[in-house]
Amino acid sequence: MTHPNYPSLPHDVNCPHHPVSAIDFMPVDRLRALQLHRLKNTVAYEYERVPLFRRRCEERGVRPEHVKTLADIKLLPFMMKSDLRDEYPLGLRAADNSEIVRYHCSSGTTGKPICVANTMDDIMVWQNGVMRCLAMFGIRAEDTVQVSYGYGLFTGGLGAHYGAEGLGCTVLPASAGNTDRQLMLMRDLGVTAIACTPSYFLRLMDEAAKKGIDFRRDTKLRHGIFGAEPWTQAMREKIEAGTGIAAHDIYGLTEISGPGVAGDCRFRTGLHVWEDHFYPEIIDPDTLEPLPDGETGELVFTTIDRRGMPMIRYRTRDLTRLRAEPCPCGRTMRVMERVSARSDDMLIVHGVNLFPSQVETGLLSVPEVLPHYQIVLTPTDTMDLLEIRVEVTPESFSDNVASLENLRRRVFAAVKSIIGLSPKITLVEPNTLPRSEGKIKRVVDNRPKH
Ligand code: DLL
Repeated sequence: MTHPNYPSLPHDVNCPHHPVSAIDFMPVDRLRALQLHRLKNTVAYEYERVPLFRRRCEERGVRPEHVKTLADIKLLPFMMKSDLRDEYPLGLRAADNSEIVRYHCSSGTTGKPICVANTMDDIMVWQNGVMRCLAMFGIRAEDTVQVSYGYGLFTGGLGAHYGAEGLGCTVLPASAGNTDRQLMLMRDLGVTAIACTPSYFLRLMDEAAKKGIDFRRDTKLRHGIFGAEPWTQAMREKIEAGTGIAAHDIYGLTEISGPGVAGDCRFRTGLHVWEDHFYPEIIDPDTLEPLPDGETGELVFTTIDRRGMPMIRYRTRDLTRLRAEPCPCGRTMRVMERVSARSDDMLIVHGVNLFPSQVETGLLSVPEVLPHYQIVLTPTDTMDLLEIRVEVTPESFSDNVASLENLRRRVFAAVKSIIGLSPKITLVEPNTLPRSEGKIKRVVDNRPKH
């Protein structure tokens, strides 16, 4: 069963005839030939223009002509965020300044930001990725798209904007924040699709509820273009059940372009990677060896047709796997499982690995729980305390101590069965935990840093 908000004509849904989407369905052998051709060009270009890359290749005794097959990519050195930081601001820039048309930066949590330089062709490659995602989501020129990702150095706003405009949609460049105005414009302008982080959409849902706005009754909204942060299937179900929209997953990162590197189709088997631009690999993060399709590891991308600042074997830190099986939609572009975790987000609590997404899945399996939670780690004399604070529906946040205690026990059991740890569960009133306008921070780690 696919979501009813996809277009109803089969050829339109599965759109190999849609001009933007035709390439999604190209025969695999042609795709591999195209990738190899582009990879060779990019490696030669990077070798000639970026001293760090050339030096690392020389250290390994690798020259561009050694790349004869796609599998030979494993001969090449990796790039990491720390390289972009060390070479700040533009040490990895490959194109001349006259060709660069735009910078984007991402700040990360510590230290200097990273800067990425784009040529006009790079912007077009990026736009193409977003357009193909939106077309795959069932968004068409008739749609009005409210872009509520932040505009500016962050790639979300401008990325979604160019993609939607490229498809011929009407774009409302709302940017993030000012929730009241967002809801007002959404209604008054008949917005049919919104692009924002899933956590910001939750905030819009809260505000709408406070104002008595029912998305089904009072708006024309049918699609959510959600990404920039991990979110779970359970979260998707909450959003879809609460609003009637189809909640689509869009993935990307600044270093590789921005949103639109991958997105999910109506079968929701994972996210199709636009491999004609962004060549994916999965590696074992410890041995750095490539892993076959189907195995989980760290996602690595090579931009095979970007020129401003190509990334070769860029380690994303995102953990996922590439599906070995073809997707029933017919697209030949490989599918990656939704990114539910970054290796950087992994918490080690009492010697056990813990990902916030596991907590989210456990919490949201309890119907009285709202999708607003926080994970707090506090050192104590004996052991670190793992506390999970979660909002519950107004109806269940009663004065009746026995029923609250019963709910608390059920939440505890649901989370424990997934994470294998015994957290302290604190139920809080609706609207008490922090909300976000962009990427939400759900973990408060008060333990000393080593
Ligand atoms: O977040 C680009 C983007 C904007 C993607 C809007 C989608 C929508 P960065 O700020 O560089 O770029 O952060 C990239 O965010 O490595 C993932 O860890 C995470 N991320 C992005 N999209 C998803 C997603 C943008 N759909 C980092 N699911 C990535 C899970 C995501 N994580």
